[in-house]
Amino acid sequence: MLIVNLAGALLIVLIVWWFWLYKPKAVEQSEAGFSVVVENGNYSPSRIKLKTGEQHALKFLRKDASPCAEMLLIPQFDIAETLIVNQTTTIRLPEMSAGEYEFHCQMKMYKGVLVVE
Ligand SMILES: [Cu+2]
Repeated sequence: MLIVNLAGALLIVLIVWWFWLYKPKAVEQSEAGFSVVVENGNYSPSRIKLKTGEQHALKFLRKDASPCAEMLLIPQFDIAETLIVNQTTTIRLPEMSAGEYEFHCQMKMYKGVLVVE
């Protein structure tokens, strides 16, 4: 019984850490052919640094066939794009002012941030 409770508590800690505390390192979008891989419940990279005052296009490569990964939403810019399995989808971003903009799947299981500076 105690072990069950401990496992439950550990699970809660893990969930809190994963959804609220975990901040992966931001990756600069500079390399040619850079794409965000959508796989195993993750965008990789999930923190993407971009510069202000430039128009960017982000490429998303969806490897996860689960319906969860299908939509890519960037609510601040009214972007809602369908990603096709094993294909790269290019998403054009408007010029952005400095700030952090979330992107996520429909259910917010997949989550990432654009860090514009
Ligand atoms: Cu989802």
